[in-house]
Amino acid sequence: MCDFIYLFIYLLVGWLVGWLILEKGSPQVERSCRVLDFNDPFSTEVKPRILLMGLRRSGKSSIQKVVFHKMSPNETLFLESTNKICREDVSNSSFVNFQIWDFPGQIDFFDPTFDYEMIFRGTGALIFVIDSQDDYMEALARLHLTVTRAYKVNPDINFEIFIHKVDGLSDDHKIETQRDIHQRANDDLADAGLEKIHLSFYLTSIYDHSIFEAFSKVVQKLIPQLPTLENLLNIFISNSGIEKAFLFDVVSKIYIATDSTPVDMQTYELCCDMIDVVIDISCIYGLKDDGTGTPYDKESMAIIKLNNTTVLYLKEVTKFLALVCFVREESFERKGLIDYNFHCFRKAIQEVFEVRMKVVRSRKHQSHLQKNKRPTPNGTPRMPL
Ligand SMILES: Nc1nc2c(ncn2[C@@H]2O[C@H](COP(=O)(O)OP(=O)(O)OP(=O)(O)O)[C@@H](O)[C@H]2O)c(=O)[nH]1
Ligand SMILES: [Mg+2]
Repeated sequence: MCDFIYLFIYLLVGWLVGWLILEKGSPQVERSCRVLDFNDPFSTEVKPRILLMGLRRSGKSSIQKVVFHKMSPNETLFLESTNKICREDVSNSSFVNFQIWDFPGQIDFFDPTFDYEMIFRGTGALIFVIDSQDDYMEALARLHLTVTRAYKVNPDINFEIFIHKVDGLSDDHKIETQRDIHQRANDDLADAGLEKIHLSFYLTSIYDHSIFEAFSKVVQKLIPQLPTLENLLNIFISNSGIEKAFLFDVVSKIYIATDSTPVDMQTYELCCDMIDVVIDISCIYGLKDDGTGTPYDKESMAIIKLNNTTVLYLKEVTKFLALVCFVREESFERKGLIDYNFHCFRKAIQEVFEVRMKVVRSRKHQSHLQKNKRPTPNGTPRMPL
């Protein structure tokens, strides 16, 4: 009997810890997955839109779930095929602010009843996912059709091609597949006289950090303040003796900016792991007994000394952003200087935020005025003009 009670308590504690990590593992963000309604006023809002397109089972929904919902890659095996466009708002910081539209693979979006012009008009990036473990000829034909139609409606779209599921390929095979897809996709565009369309290629998998890195690059292109952020990071690291610094969105582990030294995958992976450790530990041991409190706040910081004379240093920048730096041990001795420079860096970031917020507010105000000026269906104005 006693054994049963222990077993029950053990299972209950296990379940509670698991629930804490999954449910509270990240700061609260305004995210919701909604099925698209074209009459929804938000569908035409100014937030840049990222479309996830590609053939069925190519991995679109898995990417979205792993990057933005902390779903474990193995769980994606049980995802059902998407049958309606699913829209999600990602609004966790003033910089990372967009919508992701996950398309069903089998959709015929060139169906005359389907308003693809409206969709492409407000799109910032179109991610086309190609399953590299499958025969990709059909995917390439579909890619060509999608890109050419989208370009005609909106030449400013960034076309991002994810050569996905590369975890199943050997290193040589990966490079060969990328070369082949790159060549064929660009040849098709050249044949159609559209060589001016630029396609960016990424090798991705949900089973490692490559998907986060690729998404980071896609999102960065949509942040108009990127050069300013890069500049601030450059000034910060050069005056503090820091090797490398990333500005991370803590929830998604997308890095929204880094200094201009090259990024290597291992460094990026270490930073992601560090964020996971900080958030997980603080979720398990940092919240109050009744589960209230936040796992990430102004006090959040962490220092990890590595065995290669490097120090990893994490500090909170805003509610949703963290700075993660790589510092040599000897430079870290001047931690006071680093902290002072960090203080200046954080202040500068806040100023950039404020300018952005002012722009967003005035845009909202303008679009509100325009909406009110538009006549109602019977021709009468909505507001006295
Ligand atoms: N090996 C591997 N499998 C993956 C990867 N990403 C997704 N998958 C698997 O691919 C299958 C299809 O994934 P989905 O995300 O449902 O594909 P989808 O593109 O949304 O499919 P539709 O909704 O039907 O258009 C699932 O079994 C995933 O586990 C990856 O990076 N590597
Ligand atoms: Mg899907």
